[in-house]
Amino acid sequence: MANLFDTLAARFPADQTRPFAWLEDGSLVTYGDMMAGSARFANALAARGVGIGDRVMVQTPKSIDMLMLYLATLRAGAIFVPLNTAYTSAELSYFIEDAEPALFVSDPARHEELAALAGDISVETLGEAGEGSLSALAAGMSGAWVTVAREADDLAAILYTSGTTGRSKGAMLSHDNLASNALTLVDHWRFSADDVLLHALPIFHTHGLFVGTNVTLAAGSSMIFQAKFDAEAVMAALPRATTMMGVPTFYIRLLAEQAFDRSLVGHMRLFVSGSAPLSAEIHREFEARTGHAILERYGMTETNMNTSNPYDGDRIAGTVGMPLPGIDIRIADPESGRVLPQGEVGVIEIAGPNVFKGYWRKPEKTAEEFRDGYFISGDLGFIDPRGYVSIVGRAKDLIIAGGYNIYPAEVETALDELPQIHESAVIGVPHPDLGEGVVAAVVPRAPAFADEAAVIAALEGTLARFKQPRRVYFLPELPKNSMGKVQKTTLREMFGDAFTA
Ligand code: MLC
Ligand code: AMP
Repeated sequence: MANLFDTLAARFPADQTRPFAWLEDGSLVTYGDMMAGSARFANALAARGVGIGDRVMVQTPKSIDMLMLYLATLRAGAIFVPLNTAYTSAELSYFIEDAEPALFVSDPARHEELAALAGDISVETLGEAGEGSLSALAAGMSGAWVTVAREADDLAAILYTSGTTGRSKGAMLSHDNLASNALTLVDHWRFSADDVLLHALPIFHTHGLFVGTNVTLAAGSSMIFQAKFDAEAVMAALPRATTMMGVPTFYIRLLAEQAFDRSLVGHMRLFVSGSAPLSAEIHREFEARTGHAILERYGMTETNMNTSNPYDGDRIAGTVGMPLPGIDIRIADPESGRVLPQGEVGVIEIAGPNVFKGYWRKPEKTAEEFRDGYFISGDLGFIDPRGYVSIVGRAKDLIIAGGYNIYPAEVETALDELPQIHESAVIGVPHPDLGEGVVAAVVPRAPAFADEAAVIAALEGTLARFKQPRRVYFLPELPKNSMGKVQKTTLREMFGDAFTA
């Protein structure tokens, strides 16, 4: 049963006419349709020469066929490598070189660009509405496929995650990493076959792909599958849903809608938030408006979900709850690694069946991020006497905007390469919609140069749009300490109200 798909399939409803996904055009995908659809894509992968352990790299718009391709990749014993649709050619070249996929599946709109980057690697297409060469191939294939056996530690997926230094690293997730977390969450969050998840998250990240999808499948339940978050579409679907998962920006945007109130959530039993901090203020405002206390949980690409507020007990605003069953969390001194007594602030370290197998082809990086079998998260936090974990900051220089991670070092490198710029420093500051927004402070080469729009435009094609600074400030020099290190705290004081003033 080690193939994740088999673990999930053992929990599918016996009645194959049961719903799996409601699509935005009103059509229904049943469990039987999903079994046949994923089998067709598995046959198409085989026809394109994809074998066990091969990487299938996918950068396509969110669609039900992309979900079928994910399941097909599992069923074929290959490794699913999804990518953010915002990545530019410059970013993609690195991923292709690093993962060496057997197949790249792209948006038909970007086929030419991808074919030029991919060299000898086969490229197939899959579009938003199911168009494209891969779906055409799959449509002619058999709807039967015997899922390939895999061992618990074999890889099911590689998800790229940026790093504080250097390029992105591929987090290797095994069949057991994903299966154990999905089963734990079904239990912890009381998912049953009657649940209907409102799914508006992207499916190239842990949250929408593994938490949303695997939990739905492991419960034999169904989802309302929306292409992206749109407050109006979400409000229209809520009366048919029982659960929803979102990043804090989803809840901030819903609260900004006057029409969002108790009358829409009568059928709901659970709202989950994660991927970025949910402010205590939003938590309270949401409860006052809807009567629902959002359940906040804490996860990472490398570990899936680590902690969760309780289903029945107190869901405490500003905390991420307790370690999930089978997962061990400790707090250590970030410098010495000494395990700290309960209540002290330190770096959160995680051990358990959820913790990934390391970074793809980067054994040294992997070794650096583990201490006595615990993964060093880079998040700073403490555990209170009741066992609730609170995250108070980050030891890693990371910005999280709307649930997307942005590493300042990567943005600084791109800025420093521009001919107009001598040096730069990038910080995250409070943003009312996205949680944090990216701000750059730059020292221009020519003192009179202060063209913000030109700087942002010059990053086009190099950095995905969501990583680009939304504000650029020009300074004669950067504040530095006696060691020559940029004082980001000073910059935060200077520009902290860039989006809130
Ligand atoms: C889009 N844009 C963003 C952005 N998303 N900018 C910064 N941060 C983001 N997150 C930019 C676009 O480039 C565009 O720029 C403009 O905002 C509007 O684009 P859009 O596509 O209309 O945006 P929108 O639909 O409003 O998207 C915002 C969002 C989306 C918050 C709904 O980003 C989203 O769905 N985020 C979820 C991310 C997620 O799933 N994270 C989970 C990671 S897993 P312009 O200038 O061109 O207009 C993880 C582990 C765990 O962290 O614990 O779960
Ligand atoms: P990613 O690498 O995209 O998986 O992002 C993981 C990071 O998101 C974690 O290391 C945390 O910094 C952050 N994160 C996830 N969930 C929460 C949460 N509930 N509260 C605060 N930060 C979170």
